[in-house]
Amino acid sequence: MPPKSADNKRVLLVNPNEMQPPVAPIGLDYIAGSLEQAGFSVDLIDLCFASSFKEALDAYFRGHDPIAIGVTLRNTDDCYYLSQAFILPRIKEIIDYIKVKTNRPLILGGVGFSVMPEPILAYLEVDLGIWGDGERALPALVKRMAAGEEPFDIPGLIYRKAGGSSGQTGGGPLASGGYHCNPPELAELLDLPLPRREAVDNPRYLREGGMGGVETKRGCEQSCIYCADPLAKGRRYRLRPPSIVADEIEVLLGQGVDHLHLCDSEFNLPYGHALGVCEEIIRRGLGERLAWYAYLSPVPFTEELALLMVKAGCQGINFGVDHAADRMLRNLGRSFTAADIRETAAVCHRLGIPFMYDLLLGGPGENKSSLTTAISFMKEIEPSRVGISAGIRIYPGTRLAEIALADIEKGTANVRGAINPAFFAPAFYVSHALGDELYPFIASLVKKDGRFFFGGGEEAAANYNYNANSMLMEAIKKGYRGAFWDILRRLAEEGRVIKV
Ligand code: B12
Repeated sequence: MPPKSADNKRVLLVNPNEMQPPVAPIGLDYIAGSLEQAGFSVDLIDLCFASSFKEALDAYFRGHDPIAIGVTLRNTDDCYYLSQAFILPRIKEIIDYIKVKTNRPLILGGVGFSVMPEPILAYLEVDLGIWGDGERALPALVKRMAAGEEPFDIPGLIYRKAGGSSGQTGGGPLASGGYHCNPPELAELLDLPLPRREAVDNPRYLREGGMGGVETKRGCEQSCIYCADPLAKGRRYRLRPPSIVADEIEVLLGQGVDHLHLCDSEFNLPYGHALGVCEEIIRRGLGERLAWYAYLSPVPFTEELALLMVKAGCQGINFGVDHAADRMLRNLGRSFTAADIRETAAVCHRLGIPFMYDLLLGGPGENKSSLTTAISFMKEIEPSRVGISAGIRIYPGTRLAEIALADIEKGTANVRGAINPAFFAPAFYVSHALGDELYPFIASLVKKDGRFFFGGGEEAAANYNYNANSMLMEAIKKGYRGAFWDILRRLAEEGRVIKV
């Protein structure tokens, strides 16, 4: 029997991220909106809430035959040294099962995917992916598929080159060998239409995950040696107009989603954009109805910005400082100093803003002296919380990957995990001077200071991994809302509120 033709106007999106507490796949919400605007009906299977992925897929494919299936890969692993949970094998099970249910083309995308797209396509045996933004490229690709036209010039498209195997796309140039990557079209200003935010069940993510998310820009111009963000989002800031960000917040508020985490890697870069977003939220009077959290760089951070953020509803700041020893900050490619970090603490203390510092310890050049500096500096400037990640995930394509390979050659590296092929599965850099002493030594410095989230400590409560974090899941069930670190903080010290 000839295969029946697919529903040319229907696209299925799948979220295979099963980590708990759940974090909304806002990337899928954005691309579902743009597919709808392009005239497609969009179905979403959110496996985060499914008891069995097979049952969910069976039920769907009994009644539908979409023209294509888009799968988002936000995470490839939990990037956490102590657990090193690699979720691509599980995602492969899901993808393999989708292939059992349909022979329509699969398309991969998402931030985790965009960090190392070709090895992921090869591992999952998929022919098509889109690097970076999906809003324009995915509808363009699916339109071509619906019209029976070749899609090979679409910006950002990655496709299997001619010559062979998986056959999912029905032959033609998409057949085997290596992959071809089209250069992406990175629009300078993200003036995309307002996302409707209706595909993902954002109210459920609020109930079960404590918050929703919204993005104010994409890309990063910093040079941190370990970071995958520029690889996955581009090396230039691309801004969303503050009016669109505020419109989107109003859409979420209309759904009852009043706790948000900004999905920018560092909200205050560029500085003027952060001011503009806060001003627009305040101008519309949304600050009183909203509680939000953000990642920030310690520089540029001023009392002017902090006041605006609080007026706009900010309830807490997570500064990705990485370290507090100037030598290590330089080694990690950071452009600020310990004095700048001290200034952020002074501003937050003056305004009563809960704030946390994220430390990334064990990198190139780390030793006992720099660890001692970092921990004692934190204790001295008294942030509300300090998150410690020790052992740094090495992503292919970063400066850290080059340093790790050179150190392996010299015999001076401690790389834990899978080095080959090219740091695909989790691999972590641990400074040669520390090796196995990294965790015990940090534990001896932190002692029983409850402000530190440190998985190597004696306290179970110190677990600083948001994957399979049962304490957080319990708290959210009981009604706690907000950033995970702030929920954990409030659990420890009930009753503190922000006063402006
Ligand atoms: C904000 C954030 C958080 C917040 C989330 C808050 C919230 N309410 O959303 C918090 C702090 C909770 C968090 C937690 C974690 N996070 Co986080 N997080 C981020 C961050 C900064 C933004 C994610 C985001 O929403 N981006 C905005 C959306 C719109 O972008 P997007 O998903 O990429 O989607 C776009 C494109 O990729 C594309 N696209 C997306 N899907 C698809 C699908 C198809 C088919 C196509 C064609 C295109 C496409 O189109 C979209 C629109 O253009 C990213 C880094 C980054 N800059 O993205 C890290 C990041 C995703 N997190 C990461 C990690 C590791 C985690 C944790 C596992 C950490 C931990 N151990 O606790 C947990 C996991 C939680 C969970 N349950 O999944 C890593 C993942 C790396 C990897 N390779 O796996 C990242 C990349 C940071 C890093 N280390 O580099 N995170």
